[in-house]
Amino acid sequence: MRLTGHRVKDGYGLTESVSEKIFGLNPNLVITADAGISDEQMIEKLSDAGIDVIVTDHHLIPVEGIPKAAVAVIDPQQEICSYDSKIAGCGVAWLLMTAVAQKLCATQEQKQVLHQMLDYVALGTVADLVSLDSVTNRYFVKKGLEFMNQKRRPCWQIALNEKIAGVGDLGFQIGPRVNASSRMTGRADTAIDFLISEDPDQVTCSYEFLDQQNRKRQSIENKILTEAQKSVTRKESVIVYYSAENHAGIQGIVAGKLAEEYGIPCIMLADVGNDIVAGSGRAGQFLHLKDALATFNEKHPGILMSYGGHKAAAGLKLHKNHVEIFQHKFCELVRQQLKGQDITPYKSTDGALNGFINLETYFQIEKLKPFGMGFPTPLFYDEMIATRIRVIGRTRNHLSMMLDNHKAVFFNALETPDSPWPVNEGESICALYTLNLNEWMGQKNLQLIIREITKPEQ
Ligand SMILES: [Mn+2]
Repeated sequence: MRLTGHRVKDGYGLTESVSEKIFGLNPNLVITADAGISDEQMIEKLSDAGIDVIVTDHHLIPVEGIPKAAVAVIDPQQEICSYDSKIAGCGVAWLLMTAVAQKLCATQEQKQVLHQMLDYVALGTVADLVSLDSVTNRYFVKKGLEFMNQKRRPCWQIALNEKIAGVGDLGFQIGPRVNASSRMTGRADTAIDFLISEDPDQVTCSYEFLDQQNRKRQSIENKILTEAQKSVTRKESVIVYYSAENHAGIQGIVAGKLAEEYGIPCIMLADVGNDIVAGSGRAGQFLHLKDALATFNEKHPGILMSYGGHKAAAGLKLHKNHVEIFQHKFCELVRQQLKGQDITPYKSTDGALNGFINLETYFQIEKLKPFGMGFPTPLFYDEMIATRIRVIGRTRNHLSMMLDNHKAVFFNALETPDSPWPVNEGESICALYTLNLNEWMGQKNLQLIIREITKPEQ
C-alpha cells in the first residue's frame, strides 16, 4: 500500500498527521527515509502502539540525541558511524536495502535489480543538493547516470528522449519536474507514477502533467521574484520577505535565487492556512542559517513554532501575528553577526591555466567528472588578448572571439543585440572560463566557454 504525504498539510518528517495516516494502516513496521531523526515524540507514540520504527536519515542528530524509541537508527551523522556523512537520504535508504539483500543471501539477479536502482539514488542525490565532493555520492551519480542513459525504464525514455543525461539534466530538467507536482498541488503521486510505472502511456501522461505543473511553477516563481526584488532596495545584510502572494511550495527556490543574486541570506515567508506562516531560507555565503535560527530562538523564545535545516538552507514556522517581530529581530541578529565581516559576494576559481590551455588538460579534467554541487566544473581565470570578436547565434546576443590563440564563446554576453560589447578588439582582458570540446566535421577542438570578462587590474 502506498502512502504519500501532503507537502504543506503533513509537513516534513514523522509529523502528527503522518502518524495518524500510519495508525490508519496499522502496520508492524515503519521504515523512514530522509526523515525521522528529530521525530522522537511521534516514534515513541508509534512504538507504544506496538509499531516498530527504523529510522534512516542523513540529517544532523538533534541535541537531545537519536530517537530512543526507534528499534534502529541508521544515520551517518552519528558520531559512532564512520561512514561517509555526505550522502543523501535516498543513499542511506539504498544502502540499507543492499545490506538487507546481503543478509538474506539475495540472488545475483536480485542484486542486479537493486544496483539498477542507483538511477533513482542519483536523481535524489543531485536534487537534494548534497555535495559531490564525496566518493560515495560520485559513485552513485556516475553509475546512476549510466543506468539512466541505458534507458531501461519508461521514465528515462520519455524524459531524456535521444539525449545523454548529465548532472545538469538531473538538477535542472528532471529534478524540478519531479518536484513540481508536490510544490504546486502538495502531492507527489504523479511524480512517483512517472518514476516507477512500467506502462509507457501512464509515464507519458504523468510527465506531461509534471511538465505543465513545472511551467506553472516557473511563472509564479518569476512573479514572486520580481515582486521581492522590488522590495530589496537598499544594500541590506539579510532579506526576510513576507507577502500574501508568496507560495509555500516555491519560496525555497526564490530564496535561493535572491541569496545568490545579492550574496546575502534570504528567508521567504508564505501563508499556509490557519494563520500559520511557513518560511524557507537560504544562507548565502556568510552565515550558518540553522545556527542563526537557533540563536534567535534562544534570544526570543516563543516566536518560532518550529525550525530546522542545515548551514545553507533552513525552514521554519510561526504564527502570522509574529511575522513583523520576526522580520525585525532576525534582521537585527544577522546584522550583528555579520558586522565587520566583508560580505561582498565572491566567485572562487581554480586559478590560472597559463600555458596549459590545451586539449590534454581538457581530457584530464574530463576524467574527474561528474561535476556538480560542492564539486563544480573547474573555472579558470587568465589574462588574455581578445581578437576576431563577432556576434553569433540566432538571437544575436552571443559573442565568439579568439583569446590569445584559443577559440572562445561567450553565451548571453549581450543583453540585447545592440548592447555594448564587454570587450573591444585587441584589448587585454581577464576571462573566467571553463574548458570545452567543440566537435565539428570529425575534428576535435578546444573551446573556452567564457563566464565573465573583467578588466585587468592596473
Ligand atoms: Mn534530505
